[in-house]
Amino acid sequence: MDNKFIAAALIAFASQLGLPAYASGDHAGHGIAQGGAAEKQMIDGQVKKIDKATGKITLSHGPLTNLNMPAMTMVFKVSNAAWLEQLKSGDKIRFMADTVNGALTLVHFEAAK
Ligand SMILES: [Cu+2]
Repeated sequence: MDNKFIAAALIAFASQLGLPAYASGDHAGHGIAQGGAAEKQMIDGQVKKIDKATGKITLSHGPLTNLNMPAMTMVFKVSNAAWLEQLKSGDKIRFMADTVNGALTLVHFEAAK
């Protein structure tokens, strides 16, 4: 009698554990998909200066929501040094920036029209 009661209690306990875990897992998957879309948002910027010697670019940029940064003019590193050959002062671009090895880095850009 005691054993049957314990078994029933364990089954009830296990099923209660299972339902919230399943529901929160489903919710987490939703959040990842939304976060990924937000990170792909392109920011408006304009090239102010190219420094090929140090591999850096100065951009005036709109607000960077992923880095919690307001609009400003600042220096970025670049993921690919060849980009410095493709850009020149005055170019308008749309870009993505992220922190790479602790340094704010231009990780993607395209020409703005
Ligand atoms: Cu900035």
